[in-house]
Amino acid sequence: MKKFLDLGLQPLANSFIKKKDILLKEKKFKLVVCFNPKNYLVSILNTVPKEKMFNKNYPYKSSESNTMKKSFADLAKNIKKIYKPRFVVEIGSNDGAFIKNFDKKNVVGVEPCKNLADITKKNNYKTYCNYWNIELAKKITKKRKADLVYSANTLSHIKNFNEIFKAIQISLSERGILILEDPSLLECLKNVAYDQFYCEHIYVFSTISLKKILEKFGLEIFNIETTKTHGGSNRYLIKKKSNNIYKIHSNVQKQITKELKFGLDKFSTYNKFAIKVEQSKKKLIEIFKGFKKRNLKIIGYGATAKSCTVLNYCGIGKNYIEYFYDTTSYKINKYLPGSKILIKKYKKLEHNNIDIVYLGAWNFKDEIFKKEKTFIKRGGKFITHVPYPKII
Ligand code: JHZ
Repeated sequence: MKKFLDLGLQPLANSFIKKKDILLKEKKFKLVVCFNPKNYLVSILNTVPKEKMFNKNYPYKSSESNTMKKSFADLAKNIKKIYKPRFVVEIGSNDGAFIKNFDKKNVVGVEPCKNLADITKKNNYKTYCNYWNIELAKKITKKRKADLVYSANTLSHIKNFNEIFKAIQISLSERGILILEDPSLLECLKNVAYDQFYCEHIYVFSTISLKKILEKFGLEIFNIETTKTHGGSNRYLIKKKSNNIYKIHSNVQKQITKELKFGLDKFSTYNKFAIKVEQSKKKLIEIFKGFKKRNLKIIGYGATAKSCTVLNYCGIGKNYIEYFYDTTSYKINKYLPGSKILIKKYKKLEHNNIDIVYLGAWNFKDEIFKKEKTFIKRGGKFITHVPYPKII
């Protein structure tokens, strides 16, 4: 493991603070990112016990964004058409944004965060409030094996993937496929999106690293789709090696070639990235300072887990950003971890009382710009740090 990026001391990215706890000392951990030259895996060095992050109060809901709801609905439609799965298991089913596109009789969700599992249970979707493991996989697929195991933005959160992939192997039917969707390391590096690194993102995968991991479990990638979600993700379609129904698509080699051309197998690439991150920090602070000098009112939009990394790494706090808007009820009237900026209930932006908006949810720029047309028309501006700090 070779270290290449030090993002400083960080609080837990989704541990939003209640007003009564604002003076309490927050737990912090060292956010250092490493590269493993043997399997090309990029991971954070110090991990936090999963129970501290994924418990009965998990704030993030996939259904908060129309982009995500549409992405899940489109994918479900395509899968049904092409693979006709008779039984579907989702690992990390969150608030049901994906499983709700399937017949209740033929889908099971697994979600360790109780507040989220309760939502899908209430909607009559069979949900196990558990961390995914071999025992659970055996229980769920005892009577019928899964033709599809799906997991989006979850695998990157699980430290021990030996257990995970063994459990998936056990669950899949002979024709069964596994679809994994996670932020793409290539896009993360290209966009200098260093905020993809925080406590929950133990790994940011590349195809070349995932391929090596899967080999150990008799699994292989047979197709890859690139999606725009979460700032650029890869959707990996995976099968058992013994399954000869699906041929390996040329997209797989194409993606590997792109990654090798960019140098994702070389440590020097990561060192160059770290230099760009430092430059990005300097430039972002400069932009905020410039607006502050002019006494302009800046707020944040989307109190994301990603924002936690940026604000704490750059030392941007209440001195620059008055408050954040967010649509997630759990986050409202709480404070962002570390920076302790207040989160207010979202209201349509108005240019007469807000000058500049920092895009915490830069990955939903298109959705947000559509919503805030009037603000933009009247001269309202946004700050983003992706792919480099600028005013838009
Ligand atoms: P968003 C979370 O990261 C955590 P975050 C997690 N670890 C992960 O991997 C990804 O999700 C998938 C709000 N919003 O999706 C809603 C508005 O207020 O970028 C959310 O709080 N108005 C599981 O937190 C936040 O922004 C809007 O119009 O970095 C978006 O969070 C829209 C579109 C969103 O994930």
